[in-house]
Amino acid sequence: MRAKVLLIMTGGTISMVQNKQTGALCPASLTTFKHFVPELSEGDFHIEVMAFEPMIDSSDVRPEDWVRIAQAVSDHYNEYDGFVILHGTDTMSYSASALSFMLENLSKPVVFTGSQLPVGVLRSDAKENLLTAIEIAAAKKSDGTAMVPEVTIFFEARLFRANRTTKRNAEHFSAFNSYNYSPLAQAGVHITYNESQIHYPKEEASFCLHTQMDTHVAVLKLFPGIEESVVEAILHIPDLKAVVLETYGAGNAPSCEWLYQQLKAATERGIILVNKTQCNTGSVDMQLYDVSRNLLKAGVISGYDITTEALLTKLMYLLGTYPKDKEQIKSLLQRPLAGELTIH
Ligand code: ASN
Repeated sequence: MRAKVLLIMTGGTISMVQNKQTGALCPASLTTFKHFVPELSEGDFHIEVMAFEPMIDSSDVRPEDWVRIAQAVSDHYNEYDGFVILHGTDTMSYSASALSFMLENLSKPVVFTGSQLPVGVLRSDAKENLLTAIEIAAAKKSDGTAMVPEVTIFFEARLFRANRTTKRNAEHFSAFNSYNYSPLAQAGVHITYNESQIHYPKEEASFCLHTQMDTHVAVLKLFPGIEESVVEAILHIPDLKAVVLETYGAGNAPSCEWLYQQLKAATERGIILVNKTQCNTGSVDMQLYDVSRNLLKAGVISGYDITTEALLTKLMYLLGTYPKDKEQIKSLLQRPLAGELTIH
């Protein structure tokens, strides 16, 4: 029997055409897209298509859109072997990270992909990304279970765990990287799966959809010369619940007294502060240098080797799901929920 895959199109360059007047790329219609990809109706798989109306540039994506995608996967969960989400590259890592928390105990593949050039352009990377993503969404192990039952991003020959990715390049076809976790698969002549890196769910755990996302979060990026007034303004944003504190190196921050006092006062007001290094590779270790021990004393918790995209969306998910339980949120931040961090 042919595997069944649901293709959910949200937009992005992959589905865009050039506006003849302005020269700028803008979303096309589903009919135009299908015209460029006849393989959708004649391949080895049974593919059904569902499209956002209108399709959007991913810079316009909001948490409501994550809920629409997650709800669509959940509504059709039992009808399909796998799901492919076409999405713009600009915010794909945020959306796919969010979905990795919203879709708990997945036993089917949810593969995000897109392209750097529109599907109608001769040198486009669109078809290769799309058709390989469909093959991965349909792939089974010999026992009939899904080969990659995770939320992933497939882009230019590599399959990544979604919540480990960052968009790293606005020019090259290889737009994404996963700095702290090896690819789950490599596509060449054959698709080679790295099974030891793939997470397989426990049999008894059943699929569960979460749709409450709380956006009262902020990112505070440290830099040499940052003024106290900047830190103070961010930490006093009305209704703020959690902050991603982007620090240096292994999670270090200036040792000045005012910073310590501002951070300590914020945690005492109940704001959750999580330490995320500005480095792409490596992990936060607040025991390593004297300058970071102040952060520990101020009540800042470690984000380990998580990406900013995964940390922000994990915070939104936890604040939305456990609105009354700060201690539970803090404890869940300290462990992987969907393989998004490693504690050494
Ligand atoms: N601006 C586009 C988007 O994110 C970029 C792309 O898809 N390559 O929707």
